[in-house]
Amino acid sequence: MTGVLAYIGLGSNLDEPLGQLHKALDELARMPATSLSRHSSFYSTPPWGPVAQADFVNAVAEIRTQLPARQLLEELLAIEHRAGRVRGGERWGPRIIDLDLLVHGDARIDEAGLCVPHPRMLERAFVLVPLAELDPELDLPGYGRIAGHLARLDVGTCRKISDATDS
Ligand code: PH2
Ligand code: MG
Ligand code: MG
Repeated sequence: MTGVLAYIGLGSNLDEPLGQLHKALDELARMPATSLSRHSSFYSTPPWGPVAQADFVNAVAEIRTQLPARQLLEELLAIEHRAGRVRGGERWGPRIIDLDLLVHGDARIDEAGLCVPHPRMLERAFVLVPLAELDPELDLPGYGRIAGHLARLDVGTCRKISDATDS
């Protein structure tokens, strides 16, 4: 399949997070004009941000897609919605499933509701650790090598709970 490589961040800390991530991966594999290449290990991660809440399970999926970034984002929102996520909850608060478009080929996009590469991922070990597991040499368009960003983070907070698999 032609198209671009894209990376999707997955996170959940409600309603059996591990099961939520597996379900979301199944849905990613079924998206139109897209194939799921592989995913990282699953990590248990302490909640980031000001809200006291349960630990998250986080992972990153690598897909190959012909969908433009905006359309891919719409597909991700639809998967979140089908999983029962209701928008408008507390910012940084608990969620049943969160699917973030991290990287879309070499695109750099800064539009309403769509920033790629995802600007906040550079400060978050729970995103960069699984992403670097998939591609330690990754060049984040506009931000440089992932390794330099990872070196500034406390990666010890991410505890691996399952191994990566090829899909
Ligand atoms: N998502 C948030 C807020 N805090 N913390 C962790 N560890 N993992 C997340 O996915 C996460 C978070 C809101 O998007
Ligand atoms: Mg998020
Ligand atoms: Mg999100």
